[in-house]
Amino acid sequence: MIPSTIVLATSNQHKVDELRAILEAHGLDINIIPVTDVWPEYHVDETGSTFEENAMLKALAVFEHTGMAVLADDSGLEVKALHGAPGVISARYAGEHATDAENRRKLLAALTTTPDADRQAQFRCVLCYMDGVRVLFDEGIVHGTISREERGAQGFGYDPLFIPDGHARSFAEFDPQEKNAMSHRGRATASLLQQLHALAHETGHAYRTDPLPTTDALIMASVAAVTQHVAQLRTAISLFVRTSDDAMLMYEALLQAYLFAGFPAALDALLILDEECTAILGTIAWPPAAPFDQQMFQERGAALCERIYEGVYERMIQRLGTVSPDLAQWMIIEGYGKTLARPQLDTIRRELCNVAVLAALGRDQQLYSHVRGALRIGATHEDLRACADIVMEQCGKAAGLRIERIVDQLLGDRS
Ligand code: ITT
Repeated sequence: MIPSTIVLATSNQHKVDELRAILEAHGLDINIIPVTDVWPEYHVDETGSTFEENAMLKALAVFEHTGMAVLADDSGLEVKALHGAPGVISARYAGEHATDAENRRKLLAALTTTPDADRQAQFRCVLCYMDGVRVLFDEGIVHGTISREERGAQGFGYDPLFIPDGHARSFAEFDPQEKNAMSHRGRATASLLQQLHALAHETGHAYRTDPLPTTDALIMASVAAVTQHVAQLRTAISLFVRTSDDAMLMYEALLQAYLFAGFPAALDALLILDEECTAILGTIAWPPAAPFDQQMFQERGAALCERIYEGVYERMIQRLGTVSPDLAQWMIIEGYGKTLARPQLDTIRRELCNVAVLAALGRDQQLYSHVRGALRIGATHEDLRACADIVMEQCGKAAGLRIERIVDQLLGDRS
């Protein structure tokens, strides 16, 4: 199911008109809201160096402001003889506040000596869709050449100079429907809609239009950290920092990612947390590292591990000890004592993050123990099903089903 309302994160009225017409041509009855209707002062500094980054910056800003499903478009013209320029700065090619006409004049001037055979170009459009759980990107490209003079009065931007391959007319000489059917924007939208339909079909889940609850954001960020999905990670972190008054909880959720995906993954995630906290809250200083107190880590690690593994705890440690005494000790001291038993993030939410991460990484055996462990320490079936939903939406149906199957199995065992 596609959401019934989508906010378009653009201040360019031509894009609004085109995207609205394209979505309508797909037979979709969507309430399209230009962002300026709900946020008149909308402005995003396009500081990214790629279309993807800028599309995400726009989508994120609008999602955070409105909490609604958002579609952002970053697009531009890439000219081969100019090594891809104007590219991401297409709108600002002739200066920060340049008009379309000034940009076209500059382009023609840059290509004065370029022979007809070398005037190939492409329009590229990257769309970013965001609804609080899902962050999707898609791209559309249309190839053509740059004419020697402007032709036609339709469209906008570089349309009067762009002759799509296989045609003798410029985009500005096309009817809007004709342009939309073959344009970079039309192609990117068709492809993104396919993704949305496929995911909706796969998961059977409706799309969120409400802001993420903080527990969901912790789970989503943990999964994104270990799967190194930067866009999802930034979204979850940013939403969490804006909606929760305790950024330390996110710090602890991300810190433990090193246990599952190594130090670089945890470090990358914490760097993003740092950036978001600095941008949203101003400077942020984490408390100094706790002194390495081996005895305390040993005691609290063993206590937590015993709660998670209950009856199999002794056997597991013994078995691990015969395979590798070092590893057995690290598991209790490093894993549980030093990392997983840190006091800020409560055990239930921490365990839900672990469950989600293990499902996302396909660690089936550990997952089983941790789903059972989560139930033992007080997580409910509903908590675990909600956790499965998030994993499903982020990593696909199979990953989320891993959790659901174990929950069903454990429920069956009890009844
Ligand atoms: P928003 O960022 O608010 O969406 P913008 O116009 O600044 O509006 P971009 O940063 O994505 O958007 O720049 C897109 C520029 O690329 C646009 O201003 C045109 O110059 C050019 N462009 C993109 N799509 C085009 C199209 O279909 N026809 C002609 N020019 C196009």
